[in-house]
Amino acid sequence: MAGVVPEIDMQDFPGQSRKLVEACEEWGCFRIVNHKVPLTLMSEMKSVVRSLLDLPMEIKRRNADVISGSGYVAPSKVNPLYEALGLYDMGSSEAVDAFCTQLDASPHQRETIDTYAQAIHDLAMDIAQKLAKGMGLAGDLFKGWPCQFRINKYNFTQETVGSPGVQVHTDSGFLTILQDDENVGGLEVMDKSGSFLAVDPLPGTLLVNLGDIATAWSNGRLCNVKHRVQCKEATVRVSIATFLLGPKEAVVAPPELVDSEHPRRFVPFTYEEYRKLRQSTKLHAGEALALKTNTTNDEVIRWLDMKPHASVLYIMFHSDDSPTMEENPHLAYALEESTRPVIWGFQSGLDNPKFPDRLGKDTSHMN
Ligand SMILES: O=C(O)CCC(=O)C(=O)O
Repeated sequence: MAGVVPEIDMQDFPGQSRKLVEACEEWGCFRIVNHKVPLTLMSEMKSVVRSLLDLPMEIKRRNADVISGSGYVAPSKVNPLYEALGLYDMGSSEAVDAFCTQLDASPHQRETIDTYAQAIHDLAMDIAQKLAKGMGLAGDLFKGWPCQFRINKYNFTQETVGSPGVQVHTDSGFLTILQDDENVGGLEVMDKSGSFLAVDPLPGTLLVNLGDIATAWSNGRLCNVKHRVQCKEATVRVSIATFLLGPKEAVVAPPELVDSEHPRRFVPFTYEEYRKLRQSTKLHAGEALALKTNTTNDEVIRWLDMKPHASVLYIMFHSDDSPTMEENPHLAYALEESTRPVIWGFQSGLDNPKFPDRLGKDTSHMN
């Protein structure tokens, strides 16, 4: 059955090149069919993952962070039904080895993880290269970009049907390959109109999501898809995500994607710095990109000149009278209700601006 998101046939290139670029611009999400990852490897990996996630808590806790949030994630107040094990830099055999040792993996489990890590890592690089080529870019653009690997378990029960498994978010990196649960649905992606659409399982295929780094790297051309997981039925759901994160040095859009009609939209920043920004601001659905945009004084003045007289709200707080965490949502709600354009000034030097969670869509940031 055809799904709601575009389907890309990996054996039909360059035939599918345009469709791939359009899927990334319009949706930031697509299913791939006819990929080269063997179905037996996918199903073997799924059973390895299930047994690792069933390990006692004290063993799972050995899976320590390498970069913040890359290791074991226990059920939390925000996502009480969700837990995950993770591995940073799956392209490195030493990192894969350390992950397996932490979890007392058997020789067979190690071999499966190793083979899967290699196959999915190669696939992530291949998809990224095909996308870049489709956008008219040449060269080995993603070489050395680290990959993170995360295996997710959702402890769904009858009582939790209808509750969120994972809250709305975008992925922070460039692209994610997701082996979603082949039997249990629940994943939903947001389309351009802001509606969530269910992405039903399609066994044997893989799902690809683009993240925030794809938007920054492409100078705003590629869409970072918002998605979430909802509990639909009372059964455990398992998925395997591989994130191609970003360059080790600063993310800078290739010159081919910048011209007078498409001026540089983002200031250079590293993936690591951006990951920390998302964590410190708790902006997990792409809004943190607004804090990295490259709007100049002149652009703000030009934008202001285009607005009708007295139509723009201007807000500026002193550092010692910023809204509290409780006041913030009320302020954001009132601003949204006003439907007026807003300029919000922050005192320079504050590294964690009090930016209401509700705002962020269609937002630009000026240094
Ligand atoms: O479990 C899923 O299908 C989605 C997982 C996800 O959104 C993530 O790992 O970022």
